[in-house]
Amino acid sequence: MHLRIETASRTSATPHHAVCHAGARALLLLAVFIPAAVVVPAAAVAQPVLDRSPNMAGTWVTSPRNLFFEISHRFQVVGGDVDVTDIFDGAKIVNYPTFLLAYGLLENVNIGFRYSSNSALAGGPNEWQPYATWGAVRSTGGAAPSLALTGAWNGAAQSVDVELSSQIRFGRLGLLGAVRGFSQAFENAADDGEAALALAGGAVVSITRYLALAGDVAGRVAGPSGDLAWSAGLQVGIPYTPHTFSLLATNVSSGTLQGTSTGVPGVVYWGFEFTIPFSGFARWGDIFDPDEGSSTTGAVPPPQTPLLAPPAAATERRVTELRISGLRYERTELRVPVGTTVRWINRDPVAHTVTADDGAWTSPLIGPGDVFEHTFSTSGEFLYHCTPHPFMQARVTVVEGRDTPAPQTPDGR
Ligand SMILES: [Cu+2]
Repeated sequence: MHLRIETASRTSATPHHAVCHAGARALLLLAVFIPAAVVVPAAAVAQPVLDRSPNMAGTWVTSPRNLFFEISHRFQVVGGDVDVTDIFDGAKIVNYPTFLLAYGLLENVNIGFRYSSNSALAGGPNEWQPYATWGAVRSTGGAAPSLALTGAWNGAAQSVDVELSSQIRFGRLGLLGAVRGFSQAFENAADDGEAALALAGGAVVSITRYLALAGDVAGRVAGPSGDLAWSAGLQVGIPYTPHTFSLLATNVSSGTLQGTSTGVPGVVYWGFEFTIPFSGFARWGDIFDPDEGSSTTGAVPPPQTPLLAPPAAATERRVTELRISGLRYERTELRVPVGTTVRWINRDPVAHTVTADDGAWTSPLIGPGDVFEHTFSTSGEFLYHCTPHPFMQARVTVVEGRDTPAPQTPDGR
């Protein structure tokens, strides 16, 4: 872990500051509006950390009934003229913990709160920010960017805060943009809180499935002025777990909408973030979710159903089998005729789900060796993912007609 103090006199802080102000506001505008204006294929379901930058939440929302936890620790070495080496010699490290707890209340709707301790902005020690996020437009893998709307209350600022965020992916490059409004912005101590508007833009470059570089910049464009906020991070997906991790540097100690919109002058915090999805309460048995384990919706077979038993209309049934192994769906692109039943067989030592991105249907947790079936009775494109491992994504394209060509009828298509 790199730790160092940044004071106003440090040379390393000065150039960044200057560069930020010169071009960043223009970049910010671009980053906000490009995602909203451009339509490209291959946008994917966002994943914590790997698909976003340290100070931007993106448009991702956790699945219904999932609990999602993020913790970020940001450190600052304080003292007089101290450097990182002084941590062994009397300099003090101050930690600025922040965390987020979110719950999937409805499909595409999360409620939760963010907490930031030792907030440099609040004046007081803590910021609490209860919020709700609506994933208004989810990425569909071939259409428009995703959009999310967040409404929040910042208890320290006594402010109603809103954010409209968008996100899009061009292959390895992901772009994030956000517009934020605050009814009472934290200000630089002098004046009373006034309304403010802020913009934020970020980018993520995927290096491998498990590694990405990300950064963002944010600043107020109306209302009380403040320093630009920035962050940079090495984003890491921990293989074979649903967890992600980030090593980050930023000039923001708070994780709230307001906190991430204003930089703390002359300070660089170094830290890390860790994300913990509680992937479906089914994992926890009857303690949290008595309904789980019995069929909760007509469309989803209960886990113990002998799915491989031949159905009554076996002769008419068309089944395509897909394995799940190595934390991948065997085929990420599958094309089948209408009426096909797709059967997923879990060959991994860990449980997965097959969950429609649009929330129309989902499997329960499919344990090792278990299977799940879903019949596609209408044509269209169906994106799905694994709830515990959101980077597991695939698509089924369902087309009219059968692939064993039937004799053409006059009105056949
Ligand atoms: Cu999985």
